[in-house]
Amino acid sequence: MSRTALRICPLCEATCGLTLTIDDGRVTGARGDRDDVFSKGFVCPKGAAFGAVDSDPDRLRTPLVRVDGELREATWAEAFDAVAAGIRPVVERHGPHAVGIVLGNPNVHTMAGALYPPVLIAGLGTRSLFTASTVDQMPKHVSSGLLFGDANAIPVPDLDRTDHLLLIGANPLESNGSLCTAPDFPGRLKALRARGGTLTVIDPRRTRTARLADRHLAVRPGTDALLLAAVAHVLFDEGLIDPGERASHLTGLDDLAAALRDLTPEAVAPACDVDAATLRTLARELAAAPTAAVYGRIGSCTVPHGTLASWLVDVLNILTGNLDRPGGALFPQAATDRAPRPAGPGRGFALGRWHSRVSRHPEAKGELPLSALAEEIDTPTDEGEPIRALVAVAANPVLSAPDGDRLDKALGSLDFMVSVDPYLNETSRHADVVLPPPPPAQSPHHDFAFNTLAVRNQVRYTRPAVPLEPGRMAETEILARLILAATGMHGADPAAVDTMVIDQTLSKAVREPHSPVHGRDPKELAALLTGADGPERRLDMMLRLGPYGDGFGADPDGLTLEELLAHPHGIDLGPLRPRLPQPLKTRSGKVELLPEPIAADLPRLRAALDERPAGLVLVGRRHLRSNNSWMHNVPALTGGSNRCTLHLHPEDAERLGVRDGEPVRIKGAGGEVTAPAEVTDAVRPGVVSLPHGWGHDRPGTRTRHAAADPGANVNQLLDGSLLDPLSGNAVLNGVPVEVAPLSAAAGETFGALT
Ligand SMILES: Nc1nc2c(c(=O)[nH]1)N[C@H]1C(S)=C(S)[C@@H](COP(=O)(O)OP(=O)(O)OC[C@H]3O[C@@H](n4cnc5c(=O)[nH]c(N)nc54)[C@H](O)[C@@H]3O)O[C@H]1N2
Ligand SMILES: Nc1nc2c(c(=O)[nH]1)N[C@H]1C(S)=C(S)[C@@H](COP(=O)(O)OP(=O)(O)OC[C@H]3O[C@@H](n4cnc5c(=O)[nH]c(N)nc54)[C@H](O)[C@@H]3O)O[C@H]1N2
Ligand code: SF4
Ligand SMILES: [Mo]
Repeated sequence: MSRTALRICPLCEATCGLTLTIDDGRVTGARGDRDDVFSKGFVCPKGAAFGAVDSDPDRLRTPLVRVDGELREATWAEAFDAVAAGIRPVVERHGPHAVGIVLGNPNVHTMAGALYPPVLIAGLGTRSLFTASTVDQMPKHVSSGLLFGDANAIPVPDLDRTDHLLLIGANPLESNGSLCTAPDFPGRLKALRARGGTLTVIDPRRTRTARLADRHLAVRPGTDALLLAAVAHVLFDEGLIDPGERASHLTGLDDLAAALRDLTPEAVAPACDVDAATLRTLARELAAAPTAAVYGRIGSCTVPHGTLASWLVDVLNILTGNLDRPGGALFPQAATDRAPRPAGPGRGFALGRWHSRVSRHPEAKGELPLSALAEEIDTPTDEGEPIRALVAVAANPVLSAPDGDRLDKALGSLDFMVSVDPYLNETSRHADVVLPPPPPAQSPHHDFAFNTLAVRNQVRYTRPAVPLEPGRMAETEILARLILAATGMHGADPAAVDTMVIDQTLSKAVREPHSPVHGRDPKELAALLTGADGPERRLDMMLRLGPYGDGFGADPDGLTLEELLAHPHGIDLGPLRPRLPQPLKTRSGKVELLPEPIAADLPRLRAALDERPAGLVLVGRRHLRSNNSWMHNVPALTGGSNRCTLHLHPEDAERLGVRDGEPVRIKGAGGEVTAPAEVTDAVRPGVVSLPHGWGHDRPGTRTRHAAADPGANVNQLLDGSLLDPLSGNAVLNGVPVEVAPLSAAAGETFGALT
């Protein structure tokens, strides 16, 4: 029998509402839900392939447990027994930090990933936490932490109302947007142009997004911080500073002007390969636009000055009066945010409260750099214990982090590893226990993370579109049981985890004077929660305590889970609204324009004025029909232009004697890989581009389609030593490499190039 069901798409940050067609419990079709309050029917090729992603025959159906060196199918009970037996002795003998936790990208795309990892981290008490954030957006968290006192207070460009968008190191026509949740990002950019707005794109490649723009600046990779500093300099120099109503919320304006005094357009132009006159024009246009938003993403984060670039993005929004105003960049307010506390000074944001054991990297936001995971496992030191057991949830760092070969070996040396992953892939193949979550159609969905980054306030929840197949366990329950097994409570009722969180949260809320439930009895409140299971009860609690919530009766018209369930296409909560000074949690209670760690990093930026490697540098790229490392196993999403080829400019190809389609060797500090050359003027001269997430040729994996066209692991070119020091974020873009035709004789290859 055929029926339809609604499901928010978890495959990228755009969070489109889908209408799934379901035949006999299988998803046979997916289209955009026209009634979705946010996405209004938009769907991309990945969402349209939801059924194929969901029913991939290589998805694991049962847990795997290693017996005599081999992974074998096991029952859930056996699997959790093995987890408890693997982790507890490590904790007891070597302490909690000897257990590492790695959280990968899909955790921000599942309810389980939002609700349970924080409990696991706190329960274990480990400081060995590594996530995809440090190969992604950690610089933005750090700059927000320093500017606003809250690492999660990330201003989002008001795409639908802005007159002027300056987009740096982002390619939303392929990625569908990031740290800016906007279903149909391409349509929104076209609408900006259609209403007479201006789009400028800064990217070393002429991307599909750049082709849509009024102006494209092919910056030299890694130099955005210099470029943005010069734009800020011009604003000061030409008296174009106009913070508007926000002026009273700022501190450090004069210090900022002084700090940027020498970073003139003329000084940075040779490093950036953008001429000084253009930089002045950028600044003047930004200041003159009725409203404008500066927005930077991966290309501005995963570089040596990622935190400075991220900071300058917001500095430009602030200086031009565009922070926190419609048409500028605003702080969203999600339905599951905590009820806003009264404005005023906060605790501020601290970096480096502890350090990694081997290279002494400072923690940022409680995390250590993913680039340092391998050495934290494989390098003994006098101080502290190496990581001996690892919990990996939705993570494939062997492909997504620098120097996969080293990490691959390190994972193989662990005493114990558990992966929560639907696939046996390059990383999970090292696990002693693999716990497979059900496919997305069998899971509920709510975007805890992306609603805090969305261009419109809205809230949506979809229950599982099809019931759990026999033998499956919900990922929420998998993680709850994993927490119990890892923290010495193996075998307890997994519902106890939710009960404990609810109890703690409500007990805290009733003590907070600004809370709508101040002074009430937490037990009475807990009894009021609705929901079919623990995760739903937790969602209900967060909604009711949140900024739009019913406050457990305090505002009878407010939001509850019941109310949300009555609106299957979601509830629109309106456009982004100015919120300052409420989101600020700095010690001064103001936006701190020149925080001390930023000031201390500026000399390193100045030194970059004179650094210009002679040879080629590497950047990444994304493809619309791909997603990081785990979607190459779906035939409907591979092939065509979605291939792991090295883009290089015709001038470079000619100089190197490389012909289109011919295999080339690419060498970096971490190793060497081979890929076919694709000669194209879409990359600027001096820059080559290879996508990430490929390299599916390791033994012992079970992703048959991906293995047939494995591609090369770009991250093998990195050795993990290049980081943005403030955030610990890996440098993935602007990395020096050498390229030579594979046909060239060994020995004579790379030497001739530099
Ligand atoms: N060179 C280079 N490297 C990069 C990047 C780049 O631009 N260039 N981008 C970086 C970025 S931005 C990111 S976010 C990282 C991503 O890197 P990772 O965080 O490692 O994420 P993925 O590669 O997407 O792998 C996700 C894993 O989760 C599994 N998975 C899929 N769905 C689910 C689910 O519902 N539940 C669970 N438990 N598991 C699931 C997949 O099978 C896969 O093993 O890569 C980074 N690496
Ligand atoms: N189809 C698809 N969608 C995805 C993903 C995917 O893998 N595939 N991954 C998801 C994830 S995890 C994330 S984090 C987002 C990322 O979303 P985006 O940030 O939009 O990611 P990209 O498409 O990689 O765009 C980054 C751009 O930065 C450019 N760039 C590289 N170096 C520099 C530099 O030094 N300066 C400047 N100005 N530009 C530079 C690159 O050429 C590239 O075009 O996408 C998400 N959406
Ligand atoms: S844009 Fe993203 S959320 Fe929307 S359908 Fe495509 S993959 Fe899914
Ligand atoms: Mo990412």
